[in-house]
Amino acid sequence: MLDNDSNKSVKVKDFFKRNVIINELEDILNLKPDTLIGIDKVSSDTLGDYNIKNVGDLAKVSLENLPDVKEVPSSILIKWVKIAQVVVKAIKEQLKSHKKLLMIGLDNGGKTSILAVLQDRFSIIKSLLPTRGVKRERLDFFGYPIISWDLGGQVQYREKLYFNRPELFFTEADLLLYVIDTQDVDRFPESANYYRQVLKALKDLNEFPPTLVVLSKSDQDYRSSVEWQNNIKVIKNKFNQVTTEYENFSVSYADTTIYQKETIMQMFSEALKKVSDTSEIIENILEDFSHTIEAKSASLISMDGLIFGNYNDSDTDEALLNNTALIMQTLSNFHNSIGLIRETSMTLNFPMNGFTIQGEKLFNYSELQIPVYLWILSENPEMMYEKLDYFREQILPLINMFL
Ligand SMILES: Nc1nc2c(ncn2[C@@H]2O[C@H](COP(=O)(O)OP(=O)(O)OP(=O)(O)O)[C@@H](O)[C@H]2O)c(=O)[nH]1
Ligand SMILES: [Mg+2]
Repeated sequence: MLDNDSNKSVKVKDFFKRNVIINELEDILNLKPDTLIGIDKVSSDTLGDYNIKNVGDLAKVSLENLPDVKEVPSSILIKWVKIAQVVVKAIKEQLKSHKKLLMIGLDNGGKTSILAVLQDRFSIIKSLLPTRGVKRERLDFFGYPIISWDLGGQVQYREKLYFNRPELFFTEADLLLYVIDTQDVDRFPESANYYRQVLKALKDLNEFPPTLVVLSKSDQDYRSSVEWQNNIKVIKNKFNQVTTEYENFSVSYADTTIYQKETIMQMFSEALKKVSDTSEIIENILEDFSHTIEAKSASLISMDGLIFGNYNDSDTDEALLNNTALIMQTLSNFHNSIGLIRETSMTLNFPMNGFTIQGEKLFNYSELQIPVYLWILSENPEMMYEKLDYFREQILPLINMFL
């Protein structure tokens, strides 16, 4: 069996204050709102006056038609409602055991190679053969259960297999990664056509998975060429146009090269955020936290390179913080591999630039016990310490429910 997921419903309990006793999951819907972490008793009683008497009621509040609750700012109410919705969804869903990831694109595009890099199987890349038909694989995906469906892109499969029985391949996908080789200019039109066929098949099945176009083979030297920049423009034009032909789809892009694993980790982080129920709440909390502690930028990153979320004043700050953090973590992994104890706090000072980049370990997540660090870019990093415990308490359940 592929299913060995731990019971997500147990993790639901982390959303509640420690003194709250939960016996039956169904009871959760009837608990008062202030049993949830972050909701105080006074606000909870006020919500009661608006007929929001328990967690179930809170989850049903319409975000489009938000009631004007006295003394509770709407931005905060929205956050509470979203958390209640996540809790309720997790209970009701009784859990699909895994997420389905579709990897689609022309032959030779780099799909199988990307999956190999993700799993640190670098040495198999040079001997990869074209994928014959579909290769299904359970991935150890940052500790989350995911099954990849790698659809070999050779023309015989595209023409004779997938579109004859689309329901066998395209249904119930949680995420579509469409891979295009940015170096293979001659085949851009063919690739855009295939992309169109895939969207059409999905639409006919009434399936609309979040979609990310992966701009593969964006190797470091090639990326800095004018040719690459032109190619990207051409690709985005074409693919945006195809996407608008199909309602309910939206598309974003991420470039990767197998020669820099971090590009692949960042691409998957972007993709997973689209699938996650909690990523938006995580980013809201990061934003609040950054304002409170006057940080310019903050990111939440696992030791294996998954970026759960970030908040930043500018794109430059984001790139500076994320790239620095990923490299510091690589360094920490190296130190750990030679037997040093992993430090819970890492600091890089930039005295001439007047700021500090600092990482603090928050907790371990998943059965693999992977450390998660909060990284901030700040002029006054010490401001974070007073608020860190509260932040940790709010974030932990959301990370556990990320996928
Ligand atoms: N330069 C460069 N080459 C790459 C990159 N990724 C993959 N390749 C090469 O591209 C070729 C095809 O890679 P695959 O991963 O087998 O492509 P695929 O999309 O799985 O192809 P099919 O299985 O036929 O659909 C291999 O020779 C890889 O070494 C990359 O980022 N940069
Ligand atoms: Mg392949």
